[in-house]
Amino acid sequence: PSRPRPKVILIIGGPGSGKGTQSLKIAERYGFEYVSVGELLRKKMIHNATSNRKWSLIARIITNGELAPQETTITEIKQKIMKLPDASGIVIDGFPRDVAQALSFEDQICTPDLVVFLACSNQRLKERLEKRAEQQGRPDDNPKATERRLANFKQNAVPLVKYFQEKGLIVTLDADRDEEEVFSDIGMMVDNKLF
Ligand code: UP5
Ligand code: MG
Repeated sequence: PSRPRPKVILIIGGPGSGKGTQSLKIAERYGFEYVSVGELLRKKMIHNATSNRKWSLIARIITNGELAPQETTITEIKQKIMKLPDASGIVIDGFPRDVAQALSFEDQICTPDLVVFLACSNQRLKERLEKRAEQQGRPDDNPKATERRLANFKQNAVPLVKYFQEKGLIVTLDADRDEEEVFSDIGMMVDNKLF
């Protein structure tokens, strides 16, 4: 008999809302694979920006805090997922960013089993990103790109959340709280909806 397809969880939320942090915790607890879409794009851009025109353009887009072209993003996700044929579940961090991407994902890949929205105040988002910028130095953790990331998120979040709400797929969590409190809620949701 063919294997059931992996359960797919999408984690969305503003820049600094804790998508990466919580996604890794979910992956660890449930033995799921972890896919960070931002990380996929950043790796590919660093690798190809000097030799490839398309990727040098995308590198500029991402470094400015804007969104990479949708088709490129979906292609990267598809390629990554194809390398995980034995996964029982896949946690996708930071995708989709808008309704068009959500539609395209469903069309080309699958309907997710659960979408988790990490709702975080603007104040908290900024604090966390500033702190991380001092520690890490991601190419888009500069003040100008951070503003653009926050603005893009604000512009797209409401319709995106509404879209998944209408399908009954989304849970919204208060992500201003500390890591463990947020994860405790996520664990309950995942146990409830996926098992
Ligand atoms: N932290 C986390 N949780 C905390 C908590 N509860 N309390 C206190 N501190 C907490 O967390 C951020 C920081 O806060 C960390 O220092 C953490 O320890 C602390 P993190 O888990 O990293 O938050 P995250 O939401 O993952 O923040 P990130 O900056 O990664 O979000 P972005 O949405 O900006 O980044 P992403 O990598 O998803 O995307 C980057 C770029 O890629 C986009 O801007 C875009 O250019 C491109 N992109 C696309 O074009 N299309 C896509 O589909 C995806 C990405
Ligand atoms: Mg992240």
